[in-house]
Amino acid sequence: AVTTRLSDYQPPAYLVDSVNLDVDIRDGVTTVTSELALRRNPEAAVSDTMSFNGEGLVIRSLALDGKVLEEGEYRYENGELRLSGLPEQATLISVVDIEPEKNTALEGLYMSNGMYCTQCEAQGFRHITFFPDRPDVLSRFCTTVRADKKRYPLLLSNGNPVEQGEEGERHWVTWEDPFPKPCYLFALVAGNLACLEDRFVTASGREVALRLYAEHRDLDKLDHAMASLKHAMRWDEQTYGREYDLDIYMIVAVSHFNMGAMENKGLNIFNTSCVLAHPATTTDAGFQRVESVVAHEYFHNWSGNRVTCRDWFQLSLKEGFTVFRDQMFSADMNSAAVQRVNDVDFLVNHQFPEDQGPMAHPVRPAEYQKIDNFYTLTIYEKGAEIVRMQYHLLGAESFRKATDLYFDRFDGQAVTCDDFVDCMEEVSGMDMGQFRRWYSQAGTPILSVTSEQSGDTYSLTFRQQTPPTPGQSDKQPLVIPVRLALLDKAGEPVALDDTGLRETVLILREQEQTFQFPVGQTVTPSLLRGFSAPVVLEFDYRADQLATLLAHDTDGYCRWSAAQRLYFAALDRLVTGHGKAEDEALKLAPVLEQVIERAGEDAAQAALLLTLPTEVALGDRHTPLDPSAIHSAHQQLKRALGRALQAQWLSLSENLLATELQMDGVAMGRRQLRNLALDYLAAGEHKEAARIAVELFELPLCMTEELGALRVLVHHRLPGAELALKQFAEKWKEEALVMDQWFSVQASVPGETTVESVAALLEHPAFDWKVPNRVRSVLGALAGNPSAFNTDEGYALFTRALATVDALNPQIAARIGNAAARLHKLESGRQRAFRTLLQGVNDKASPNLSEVLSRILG
Ligand code: B3K
Ligand code: ZN
Repeated sequence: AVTTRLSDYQPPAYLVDSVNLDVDIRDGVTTVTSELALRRNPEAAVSDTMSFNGEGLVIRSLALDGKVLEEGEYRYENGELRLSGLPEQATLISVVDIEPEKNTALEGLYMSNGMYCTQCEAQGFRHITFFPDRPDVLSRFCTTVRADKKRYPLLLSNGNPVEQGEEGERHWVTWEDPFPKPCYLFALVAGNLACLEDRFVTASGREVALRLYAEHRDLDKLDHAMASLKHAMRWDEQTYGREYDLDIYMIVAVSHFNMGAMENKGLNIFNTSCVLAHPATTTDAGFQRVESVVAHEYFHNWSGNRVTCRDWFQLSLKEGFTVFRDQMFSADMNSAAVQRVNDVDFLVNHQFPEDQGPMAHPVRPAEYQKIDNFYTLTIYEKGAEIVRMQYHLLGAESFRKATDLYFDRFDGQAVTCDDFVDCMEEVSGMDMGQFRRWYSQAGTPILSVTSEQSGDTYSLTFRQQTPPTPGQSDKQPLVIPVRLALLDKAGEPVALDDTGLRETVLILREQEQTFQFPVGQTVTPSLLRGFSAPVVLEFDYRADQLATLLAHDTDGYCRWSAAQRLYFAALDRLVTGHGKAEDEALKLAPVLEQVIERAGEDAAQAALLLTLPTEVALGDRHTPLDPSAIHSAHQQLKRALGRALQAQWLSLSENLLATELQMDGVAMGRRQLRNLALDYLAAGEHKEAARIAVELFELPLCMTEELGALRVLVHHRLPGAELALKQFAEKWKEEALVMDQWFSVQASVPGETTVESVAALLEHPAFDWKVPNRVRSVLGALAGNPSAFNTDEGYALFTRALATVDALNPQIAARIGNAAARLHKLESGRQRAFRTLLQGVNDKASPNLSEVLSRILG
């Protein structure tokens, strides 16, 4: 395996000022002709040698400045074409053949449901033609696409269409993109698609055509994406002063896609799951995801495209920043408090484990083998938290000045994370030196806090420490902003100084720091409000303090975190055999009753507060990990809570029923809470649960209700579950995204026997190893279902499936392979069995999968 290192970065010897591409699509073989205008890079050491990336290209001809190159005048091996003796400027013309029909890795040019499309980030363009496939080479693209007229009436690429023509049965369209871009932003589509068209007038009065494309049968599922796009365009003008810059903005929905979506200049390509939405087929969570991904890709037009990354180590420069932008957008469109808790929940339950396990890496990694493996939660979500801290350190106004400076100064350039922080530093006058460690230091910092009351002084002592991560044993103290308040017995914030300040932000810089407050009474600290830094906060809260926070704190995160602490404490006692589920439920009941009583204020927030931590999260607190013990503790507490509060669950299940469909945040929150209540009711084995679920399943107003009911029936093995599964599959067999949910519901049933159903699902006629969404719906769900996954049968099935996927699509295999990352935590019997199987897969794995498995196997 080849390791690429940040410290080895060298600018390219030659730049490519313009690219003329001609893509001639024919059944079986596509011929790509490219004309590159090369110019020696004034910023690089003088050299007359240049290498171009190219993977699996069959050379028809190569010509330099009009002269055909004979074999021997160039070298093409190991994915590299090397040319020597180049003049100051030159034109390279290459003609190559590729086979998109055989491309199951879904990078470069490939086919999805009869259409041709591309995915070039990070390194897909080299599968299309010879090119310096690196983000710091920015070129003007002019692209001609040719194909059969009848079967591919639509021919798209980046920018604006400038010419078109016909040749018998075939036709062609030429597209010009006026903005220089790295080749990872190149895109092309040839297909027969339906279009939803609208328009947007920018702040400065320019009209932009908005075109969303999907298969004809999905035309009725594009309205939500269109509305989201227009909201995002307006928001970016108002919040960041950023306008759209081309005359056309296109989004194409494709069924075969490795990730969520791709921000190609002017021509986004989306996984159908992130753009199609209709209340009958899409859950509320699905609607919210579409809104945020459409916005995310749109925001990349500035944070990523106009200003791009110098090299892939800087990936978080565009991803962390853009995730922060999409999170703030969603907060503005919906309930900000709920949005923040959802984002923190995701970070804490998914990115933290990554940062604490064998895959831990800095937000700006120092090295990688396969860059595709570094599109991680650390780059995206932790990266977003690092930008968020800068936003709060500077304040909204200065932050905006800093981003204005960033966009203006670096427009049209490929830059680094340091360039971004430099702008923050310059505008604010703050010294961000120590802060930059967040980019280079991996691992989740642990912040232990102790308190002391002495006379009229309350003091808090903070100790920070980051545990070692692979390859990085010594950790330095970080800058940690801690927003806090101190609550009195009634839950009111007390004055923290003689000015009457009731909330403050402490900026920690040292390993240990103590702060004193002139507070004479007993208080409950409300710490890390808004989740002001991505750290694990340890504080030995008493149960009554947690109850105070949960009942009175005005900060959504602190309330949620208090609930989580209460649940974890109860669950931990059950796992270690120190408690009884009924007693724990009785202790929790009064606090939860209060939450339920206040549910009318914000049903979505109540649902979040009433949701138990997952089995995975509980397991991470116990070493060695015994997934069956975790599972049993979890089931016990859920059942006991189901019983202790059954009157409440019953009334929520029945009284939150709506009579007509609404898709606003309030209605969505009510549905979320009702589905949860029904789930608890069933967990408590209430006799009405099955009836309510079946009624809801048979007459749903929308997919959230239908799927929620199905999930309760299936997960609690209620009478009617089998029939419901059958009816659901019959009803939705033509809707791939709905069928993904059908697969996923079954693969996520907690308990060992689920492995058998998963084995059957993999044999189901509708299962398709070549569709990432379908593979994820089964294997992803199994991976998040520890009691089924961590069995001999589970390991055997998982590793066999991993090898099958790897042979078709290494990127997806590597992603799924991450599910093995808890290997080293397992109790020894399971660990031994799983290790042997993983080793077997690793021996034959692709470089992508092997990088992941080798790190996990250690
Ligand atoms: N930038 C794309 C990433 C696609 C990379 C695939 N290996 C998605 C996004 O973050 O917007
Ligand atoms: Zn992105």
